[in-house]
Amino acid sequence: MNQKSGPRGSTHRRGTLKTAGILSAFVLASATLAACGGDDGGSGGDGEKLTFRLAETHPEDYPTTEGDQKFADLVNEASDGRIDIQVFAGGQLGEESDVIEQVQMGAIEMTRVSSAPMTEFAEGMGLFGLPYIWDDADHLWRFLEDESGQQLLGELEEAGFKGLTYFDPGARSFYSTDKVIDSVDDIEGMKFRVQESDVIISFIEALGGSPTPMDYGEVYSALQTGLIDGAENNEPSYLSASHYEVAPNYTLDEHMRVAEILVVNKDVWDGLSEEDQQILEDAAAEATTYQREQWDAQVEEDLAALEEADVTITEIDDIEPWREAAQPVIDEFGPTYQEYLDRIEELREE
Ligand code: BDP
Repeated sequence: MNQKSGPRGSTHRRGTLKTAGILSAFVLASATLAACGGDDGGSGGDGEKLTFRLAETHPEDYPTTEGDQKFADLVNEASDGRIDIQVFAGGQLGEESDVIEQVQMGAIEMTRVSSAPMTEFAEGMGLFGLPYIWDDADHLWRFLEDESGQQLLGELEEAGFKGLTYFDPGARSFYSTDKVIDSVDDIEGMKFRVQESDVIISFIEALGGSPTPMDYGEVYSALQTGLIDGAENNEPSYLSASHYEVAPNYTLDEHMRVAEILVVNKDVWDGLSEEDQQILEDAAAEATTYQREQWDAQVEEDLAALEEADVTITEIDDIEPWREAAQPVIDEFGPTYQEYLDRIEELREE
């Protein structure tokens, strides 16, 4: 997991969207054979066993992993044990950016991943990097469940993925090693780790900070060694990755809701019988309901644990100055996502 040391230097990658390559057909041929346990390929619901791997970056007791496992269990049950989905938690199969490439090639069949690093493959996913656009989780979910949210998920197909469902991502907030962030002006001159997404890079720049894209697994030591001054994430990630130990100041500005997605390699998906596809779709929908419940409970529990651990938690009463400072991001990227942003406006509740 350590093959990439340090931040990946550079930033703007527009124009380098990756699409499924020629390689995929080749790699897929071997992956499908493996998936079918040496059977003759294909999957007609005719009793042959299918085994798939699902990569997850979080530990076993994290809500997205619990959602993955629920999905796997439901598929197993509905197929009478014929379809076996094995969840590899804790980043065992690699960091998200690598896993995404492997799923695109078919070397790994499925993953639950953040939409941010998917932006490099499907530009639409950058929508979720836009700051301060949601009123709350319900607003996000009205969009995700709406036709437009489903259309956005469908945009993954062109890049070689079948998007099965969204999971709840909570809200991301800033945390820092030394300086307590009380106002947006405090961001000026601070170095933050960000996920790999042009929109998010641009957001930190708009606030006067300095963005450093790097893999999730590298953030703890980057905070510890002072390579960065802070990072940003939701409560369960901040706690479960122990970032609070080295960055004990958490400022609840809730700037983004970066949707979590469950994706399958498109060729693997197309190789399934309609009946099996339905089994996966139904299981994904039910797992989503379950994951959302788990999520809400976990956030509450984690906030209490963070207080217990003496983390300085700062609430922001007036988000307006933050929103204003971030406006250049909306000006720059808004046109790319106009159709979705219009729908997000419509879905606001007065
Ligand atoms: C977490 C997401 C995870 C990302 C991580 C990150 O659940 O998928 O890898 O953030 O910041 O909230 O990279």
